[in-house]
Amino acid sequence: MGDQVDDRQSRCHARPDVPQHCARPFVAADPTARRACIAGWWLGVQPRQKGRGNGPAPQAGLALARADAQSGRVTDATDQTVLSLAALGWTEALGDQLGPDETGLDRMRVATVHRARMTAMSAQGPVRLLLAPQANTADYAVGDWVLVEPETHRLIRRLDRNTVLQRRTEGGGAPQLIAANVDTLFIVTSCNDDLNPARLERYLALANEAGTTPVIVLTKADQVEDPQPFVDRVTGLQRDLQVVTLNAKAPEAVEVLAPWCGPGQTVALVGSSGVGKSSLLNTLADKAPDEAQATGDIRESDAKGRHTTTSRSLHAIAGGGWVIDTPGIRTLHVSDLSVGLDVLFAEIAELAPDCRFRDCTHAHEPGCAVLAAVAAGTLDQARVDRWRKLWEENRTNTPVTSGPRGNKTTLARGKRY
Ligand SMILES: Nc1nc2c(ncn2[C@@H]2O[C@H](COP(=O)(O)OP(=O)(O)OP(=O)(O)O)[C@@H](O)[C@H]2O)c(=O)[nH]1
Ligand SMILES: [Mg+2]
Ligand SMILES: [Zn+2]
Repeated sequence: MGDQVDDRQSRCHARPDVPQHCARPFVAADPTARRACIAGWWLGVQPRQKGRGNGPAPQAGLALARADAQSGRVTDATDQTVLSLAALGWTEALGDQLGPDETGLDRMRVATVHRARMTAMSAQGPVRLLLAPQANTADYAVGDWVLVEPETHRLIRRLDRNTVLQRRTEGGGAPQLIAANVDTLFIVTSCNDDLNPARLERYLALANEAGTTPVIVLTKADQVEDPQPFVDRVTGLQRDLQVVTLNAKAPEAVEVLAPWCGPGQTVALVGSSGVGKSSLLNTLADKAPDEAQATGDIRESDAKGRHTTTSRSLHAIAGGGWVIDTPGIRTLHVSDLSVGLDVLFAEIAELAPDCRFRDCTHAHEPGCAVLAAVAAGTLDQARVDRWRKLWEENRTNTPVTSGPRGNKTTLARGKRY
């Protein structure tokens, strides 16, 4: 034992059994930092060959033991923790959802969703899920927890979500799922002419409604002499709003965002095209050039991007935690909001109970506490105008169903999704 030298530190973390496999070292101290190696292997799982179809990923080369139902730890043949489920974001509340006959199933997080196929991140690395013929992939969001049959990778069922980000697109239909089980929403915008506070308010409403913590991330701070004027334009959009500035392409961005990242945490990047979401993801995930998310130039005339990213995907953050990249949204319409607007416009929501009429629109009604505050100079009229615009848009876009006594109600909202 004593004369055996552990040289794994200098070996590829994905194939520590193969000397000089590639240049990415083994990271024993921080299992969450593991990711596909330069050669494309993931903890013993062979990369898929280009052009050979997308069959289920081959079983891990190591004889992988099953997840221990109680601790959520996953071990490999040598009884080493490969990647704990807690590092993937697993929580006790999720464990409560498991039936007695489900403890033998693998727990994975949906990593990509396409029309006819889905991949998931397991404790042993990425796998392609086997879908039932009638499965509708639109019912799944990146970040979802799913139960999967260990040998076949057959998708058995999705667990209830802690949070879900969703939006209705033009033309109606069911809401489109953006991401699930997200702790923090990074609302990305740049220090340039494209910055639009009214647009950011829509993202804030989305984050509030989902129950995620919003953070405004101002990218391209390296392209302006002083980013402070841009910070000033967004700080007052919501009470206690956190705003950070960074260069999405510089390694220092990792430190700036560290308070919201870390083992078990999931963040998502949203915002217009060209603001630097994918650039930031590549920095957070410390992607090698051959595995990086594609990024694209913006037009010089109006600083708008060209919709480079076209699908949502989940990636491991180098220092622990998970980050979801999303395509740029052209127009974010608001709908299905209940608390989302009240959190965004808390100063208005707090005054509303003092209005004489319960359904006061704060436009012309006598005894309106909001109008009184505007007249007294303690509330900004522009905020009230923006609140009304979103409130009316939300009312128009949110389908109503009949309540038990035939009264109109908005869609029922439970704690679970
Ligand atoms: N100088 C500088 N350039 C940046 C920064 N962030 C992004 N860029 C550049 O801006 C362009 C757009 O970046 P992307 O990361 O592709 O933007 P995106 O938000 O992912 O865009 P979509 O995928 O189209 O939604 C690229 O040319 C990036 O190199 C930054 O902080 N500083
Ligand atoms: Mg992108
Ligand atoms: Zn009122």
